Amino acid sequence: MYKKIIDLIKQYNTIIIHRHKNPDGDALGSQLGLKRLIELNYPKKLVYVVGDENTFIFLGKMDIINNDVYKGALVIIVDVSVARLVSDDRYKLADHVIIIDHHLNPADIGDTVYINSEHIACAEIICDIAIKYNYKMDKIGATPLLTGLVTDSGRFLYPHTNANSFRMAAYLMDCGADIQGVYDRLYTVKLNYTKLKGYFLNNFKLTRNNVAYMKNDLSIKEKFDVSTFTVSRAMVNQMSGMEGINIWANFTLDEENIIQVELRSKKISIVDVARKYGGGGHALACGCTVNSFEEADLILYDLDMLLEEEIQNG
Ligand SMILES: [Mn+2]
Repeated sequence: MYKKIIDLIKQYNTIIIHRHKNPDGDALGSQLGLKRLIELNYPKKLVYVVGDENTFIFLGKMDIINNDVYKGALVIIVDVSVARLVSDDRYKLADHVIIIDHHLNPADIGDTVYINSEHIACAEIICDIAIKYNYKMDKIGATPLLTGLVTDSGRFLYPHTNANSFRMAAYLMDCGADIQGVYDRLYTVKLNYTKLKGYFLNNFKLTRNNVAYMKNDLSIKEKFDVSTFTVSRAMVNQMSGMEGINIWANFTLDEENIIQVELRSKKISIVDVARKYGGGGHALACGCTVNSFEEADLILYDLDMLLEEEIQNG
């Protein structure tokens, strides 16, 4: 399968690499790693990377290109295979579109599609190509690829992590990846963020059966100078990983006067509670929105009852 991708890369002089919106370490890492791989091994080709930028942009700059560049060009989209999630929809102007992804969603774009969900990170697929074809790779390409591998595996913590993940990491280290630089960036957070974490750890409450929860009004956002998303999604797991706390919930009021609800569980499925209030998600990680903190109390009651049943069933 890689052969088709390689043949297409050989065939085109201009190659533009896309990835998903609001990129994470793996999207940018795969994009920049692949760019470097092509530049090192096919130096005559023009390779561009495009898309929106965020805090991960320390990995490398995006290119600003005109629509004309897409004429007769090859586009490679990494770490996503769903049209609405792709950053910069000018990929449609290209002659041929390749998808390289590791997510399970069925692809709705791409003339050539390679999806392999065995890989913990898309960056792993790029590494695999580099190794199998004995391509040159250097520090400039290896560092973003290692960032992709490290972040998508949760620092080699998530269940999909296997021997191959470490083989790829070893390969990238051999290529000169700056692991210290990567970790320095990943583990340095803003002071207000750390203070907000401290606020959560010191102020969460417990229901009768130990559902941990936080109710955040607008003053929290203002006090710590962060977004609703940060208070809601980024903080919910401050209440995780504690003995005896099997469900935790985070209720955050936003500017539209709606309460964003994030629900998490260690092992009991809680998604039916999220669905009952019009939301959804995964069995152990889901959410919904409600209109008042009184409704939040009803959710807490339902979650508490789930634990009560669990206790009674032993
Ligand atoms: Mn990924």
